Amino acid sequence: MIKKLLILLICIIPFHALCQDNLKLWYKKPAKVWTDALPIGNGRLGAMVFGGVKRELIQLNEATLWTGGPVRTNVNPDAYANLLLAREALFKEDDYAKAYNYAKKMQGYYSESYLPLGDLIITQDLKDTIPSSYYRDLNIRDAISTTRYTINGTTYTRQVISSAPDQVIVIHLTASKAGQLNFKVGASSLLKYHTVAVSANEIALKGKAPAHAQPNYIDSANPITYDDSAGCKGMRFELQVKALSKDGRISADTSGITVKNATDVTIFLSAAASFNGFDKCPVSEGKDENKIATQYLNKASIKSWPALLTRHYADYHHYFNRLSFKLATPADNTNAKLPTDERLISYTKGAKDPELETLYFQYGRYLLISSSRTSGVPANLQGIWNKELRPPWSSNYTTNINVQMNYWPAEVANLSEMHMPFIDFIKNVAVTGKITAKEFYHAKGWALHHNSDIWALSNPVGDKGNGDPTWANWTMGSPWLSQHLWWHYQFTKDKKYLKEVAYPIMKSAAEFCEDWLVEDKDGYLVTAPSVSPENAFFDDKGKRASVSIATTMDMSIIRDLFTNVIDASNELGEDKVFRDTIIAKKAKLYPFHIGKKGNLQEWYKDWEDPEPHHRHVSHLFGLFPGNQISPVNTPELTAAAKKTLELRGDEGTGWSLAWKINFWARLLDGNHSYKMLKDLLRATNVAGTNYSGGGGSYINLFDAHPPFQIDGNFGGVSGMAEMLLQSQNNEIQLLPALPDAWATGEISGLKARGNFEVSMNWKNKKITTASILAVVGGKCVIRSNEPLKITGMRVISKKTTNGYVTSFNTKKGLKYNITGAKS
Ligand code: FUC
Repeated sequence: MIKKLLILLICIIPFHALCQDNLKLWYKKPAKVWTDALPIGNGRLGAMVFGGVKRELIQLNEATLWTGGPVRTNVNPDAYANLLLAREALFKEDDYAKAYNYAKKMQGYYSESYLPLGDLIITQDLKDTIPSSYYRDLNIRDAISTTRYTINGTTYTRQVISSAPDQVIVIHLTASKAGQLNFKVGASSLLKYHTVAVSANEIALKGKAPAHAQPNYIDSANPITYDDSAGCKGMRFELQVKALSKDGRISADTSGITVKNATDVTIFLSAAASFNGFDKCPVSEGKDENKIATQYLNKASIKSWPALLTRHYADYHHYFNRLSFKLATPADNTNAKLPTDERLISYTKGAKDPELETLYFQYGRYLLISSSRTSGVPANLQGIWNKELRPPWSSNYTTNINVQMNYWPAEVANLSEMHMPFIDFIKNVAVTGKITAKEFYHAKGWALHHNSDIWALSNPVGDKGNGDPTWANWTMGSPWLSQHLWWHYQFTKDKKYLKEVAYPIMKSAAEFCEDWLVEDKDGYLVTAPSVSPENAFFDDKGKRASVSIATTMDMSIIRDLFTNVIDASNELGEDKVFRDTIIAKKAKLYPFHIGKKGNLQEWYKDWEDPEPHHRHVSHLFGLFPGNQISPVNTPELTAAAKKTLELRGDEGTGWSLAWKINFWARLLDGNHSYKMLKDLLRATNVAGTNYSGGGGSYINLFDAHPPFQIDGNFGGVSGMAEMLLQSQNNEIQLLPALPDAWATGEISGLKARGNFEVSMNWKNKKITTASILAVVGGKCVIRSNEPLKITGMRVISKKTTNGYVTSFNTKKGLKYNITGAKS
C-alpha cells in the first residue's frame, strides 16, 4: 500500500519518466560473454559489468584512449593527377575498372583504433561458490548497476556507477553480515603497462598506447607498433584504484589491493589519458594524465557513497527525465516479468511486449547520455565500450552511415547536449579536411572520406592503394556531417551558434562540393569518381563495377547541403552572393531517376544489382535522413522509394534494420516500421562478423551488426521517434506512422524542429490530448490525422489530401494544449 502511494506521489511530481517503471535490464545469472555484461558510462569512463560471484570482471574504457597521434603527413601527392585520369576514364571511355584503379592511387593511410583501458578483477574469498539466490541488473532510470547474491546466509551487494559530476567509476560493496567481505582487487591491460602500489589502499596502472594499429581486416605480420621515433604518437594513460572501508583491513602491493573482514567497501576508479586534442602530440604535448586522474580521485574519495549517488542521480536525471514513453500493455503482460535474456528470446518467438519496446527506446537514450559527453570525441562504432586491441573496423568513426546514425536521435529524443561532442568533432575534421581537399584534390573547402578517428583523419584510407575504392574513396563526408550542424540549429534555433559555428563550416563544405562537381555531357553537375557505399553494379557490358559517376547518394547529399546552406544564409540574412551561386548550382545537380522496375535509381544509369539485398540503402538518403522525398511533396519519388525498399528486402545487419525503421516511418507505413523494429529486437548470440541474417540484439540489448555496433541502438531510437513525430518539412506531424500495435499510448518530451517540445496521449490511434511547449516561440504548423482544437485559441484545421493542417503563432515559453476536435 505504502509502495503504491509512493509511486502515485512520484507520478504527480513533474518528472514523468519516473512513472515509466519498466526501466531495468535484469538477469538471474552472471554474464558469460561480453555482450551479456551491462554497460555504464559517464561519457568518458565506460565499464562493462559482468556480475560474477567469486570473480567479478569489470572491463574498462576511457573515451580518449586511441592508438596513434595527429595526422600530419597523411598526404598522397599523386592523388590529384589520378583524379584527372579517373575522370577521363569515366567520361571519355566509360571504363569503370580503369577509374577504380586510378581511385586506388588517390588513397592515404588507414585510421587509428579505439582501445580498451583494462580489466578490473575482484576475486572474492568464498568457501562456496554457488549462491542460493542471484540477481543482477542495470537500472537505466538511475544509471546504476547492481549485483546481489546470497552465499552461506550472507547477502553480498555490489553497485557500480560511472559518475559524470565526479569523473570516477565507483563500486560500492556490502555484506549483510559484519566482516564478511574478503577479496582482492587487481587490474590489468592489453596495452603496455606496469603497476605501482601508491599507498596502503591504492594502486595505479601506468601504461602506453600503441603508436599505430593496423585495422583488424588487414593481414599484417606486425599490426601493433609502439615505437615512434619522432616521440609524438602513442599516448600515456593511467588507471588509479583506491579502496576505502570503515571496518575492514586494507593493504596494497603491485599485485593489487587486499580487503579483509570488511562489511562496507567503496572502490574508486579514476583514469585519464594524455590526449590533448586532435592536433597535439599525445607524448610530447600531452596532458599530465597522472595529475588529472589524481585530482579526480582525491576529490571523489572524500565523498560518501550516498553523497556520490545524490550527485550522480541529479546529473543523470537532468537529461534522462526529459522524456517518458508508455504504451498500453496487455493486462497479463507476462513477458515483462521475465529476466531480460528470457524476455528477449520469447519476444523473438512472438510474445507481445510493448514495454520491452519502450525500454529499448529509453535504453538508447541511456546509451547516448553514457557515451557522448566528451568534447570532440563522439560515440564511436561501439559507443565507448570496447574490449579488443584490434576492434572490428578499428571501432572508429565510419562516416558513410554509422557515426551519423549514432546522432540521429540526439535532438528528437531531447538530448541536444549529447549532440555537441559530434559537432565539436566536425569542427576538428573541418580543419584537417581543408588540407585533404587542397592537397588531394586542389579543391577549396573541407573534405572527409568514409573513415575518421580521434585525430580527425579526413583522407581516403587504404594505405595508398590497398583499400577498396567501393568504400575507401567515398568523398561525401563533409556535406553529410554538415547536416548535423544544421539540425542542431533547426532544433535549438540558436542563431549565435548558426552564425559562429555552423554556417562557416557548412559553407566550407559547400565550397568543396562546388569544386568537386564537374559538368557531364548534358550540362548537369555530377560527382566523379563516385560510389554508392559499399555497393556494386553490372555495367553496360555486364562487368561488375563500383566506381562511376553521380550516384544518387552523392547527388542527394549535395542537394541536402546546398538547400541547408541556402536556408541558413537566409536565416542569417547574409552572404547573398554565395547563396545565389549555390541556388544556381543546385538547379543544375543531376536529378533523381526512376528505374525500369519503378524503383529510385541508385546509379547514374539504370544498371542491375549484383547484390539486390545489399545492407546499404544509400540512394534513399533523400527519404531519410534527408527530406527531399516525402508523400506530401513528392508522391512519385515516394512510390519509387517504396519500390526500392521492397526490392532491397527487409533483411539486414543491425544498423541496416534500424535505418529501415526510419525509411518506413517516412513512408508513413507504421506497421512496416514496426516489423523492422521487431527484427532489430530479435535475440541473437552471433559472436563474430556476420552480414547475413545475424542482425538483431544481444541479451544486454546491444545492437548486433554482428558483431556489436552501437549505431543500430541509436538508429532504432530515431526510427521509433519518427513513427511518432516528424518535423523535417517545416511542420510538426503528429503520429505520422503509428503501428496498430501501438494503438494506445503516451509520450512526453519529444523535440521538433523550431524548438518545440511535444507531448501526446493517444487512444485507438487518435490523439486525445497533446501539448506543444514553444521554447523559443514562432510559427507552429501541425499536420495530424484528425482535426485539432487548441485550448484558448480559435484555429482551423484545414483538411488536405494528407491529413489536417493547423497553423498558429506561438509565444516564447508558452505551452499550447491540444485536443482532438472530435474528442
Ligand atoms: C561500413 C558497413 C559495415 C560496417 C562498417 C563499420 O563499412 O558497410 O557493415 O558497419 O561500416
